[in-house]
Amino acid sequence: MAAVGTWSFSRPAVERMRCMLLAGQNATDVVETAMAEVEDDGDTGRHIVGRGGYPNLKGVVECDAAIMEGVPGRFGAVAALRGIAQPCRVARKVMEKSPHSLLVGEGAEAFAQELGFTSEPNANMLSDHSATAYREYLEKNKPVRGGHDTIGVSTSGAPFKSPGRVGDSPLPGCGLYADHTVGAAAATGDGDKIMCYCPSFHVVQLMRQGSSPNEACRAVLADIQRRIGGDKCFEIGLISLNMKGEVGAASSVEFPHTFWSQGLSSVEELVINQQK
Ligand code: SD4
Repeated sequence: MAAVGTWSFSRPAVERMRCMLLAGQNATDVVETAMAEVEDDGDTGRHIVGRGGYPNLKGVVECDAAIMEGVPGRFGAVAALRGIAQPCRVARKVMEKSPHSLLVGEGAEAFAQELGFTSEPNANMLSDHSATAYREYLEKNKPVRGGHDTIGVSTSGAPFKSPGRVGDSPLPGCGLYADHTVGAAAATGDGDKIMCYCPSFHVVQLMRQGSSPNEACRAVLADIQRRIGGDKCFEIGLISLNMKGEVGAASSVEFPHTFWSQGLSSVEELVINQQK
């Protein structure tokens, strides 16, 4: 048993997963519940996940989220979803109740409403922080500084993005990939670039061929860097775990991440340096 999360902000989610896994709960329930809590916790310092996430160029919060079960391949995702505070729960419903795998925009919102999710006005999705940041962006063209806090499978995406923009997070093989016989991987960072390299699928493939999670993440990042030139590499953090509960990560920027595996008494945080 193990759980991992991207960036320091993932700690409460990983802590929640640790408790639920130790209580014997099913992995999909564990991921969905832990994510829903951090998606819906409003203004607590996380600004790129769910409620309280930075809005798009028009001031509207649009979220991407996905969930995947490895064997047999089952996948569900939503993208550019408005007004729903727990997009990860909708992603799971797409996986379980829809004949499709990825629903976007109005269609995703209508699907959520049909299944009983409450669609909220945009004002409820903004936090004081994200509304102020948006105003400053409009008035002073001031971009958001200070890193990322997308958590693995859920994000409000790039701050002040074009309406309808979809990042890597809800795309299988890009923002996430899972195979119950091997392990799982997730990516964070500049999703517009990340999606060109399918890094999560690549990490899992390397683990299938015998690499440790750490070796696999480092090799995939090195491959991207080799292809585009290490000094030109965009922001990307990769995280993975295998069925033995081993965890690995690699990143083109300083990358704090949190993890727990059986045998550890608490959730730990590791900051890895930029890989060159
Ligand atoms: C995206 N990859 O939508 C996400 C953003 C991210 O921390 O990871 N932010 O591009």
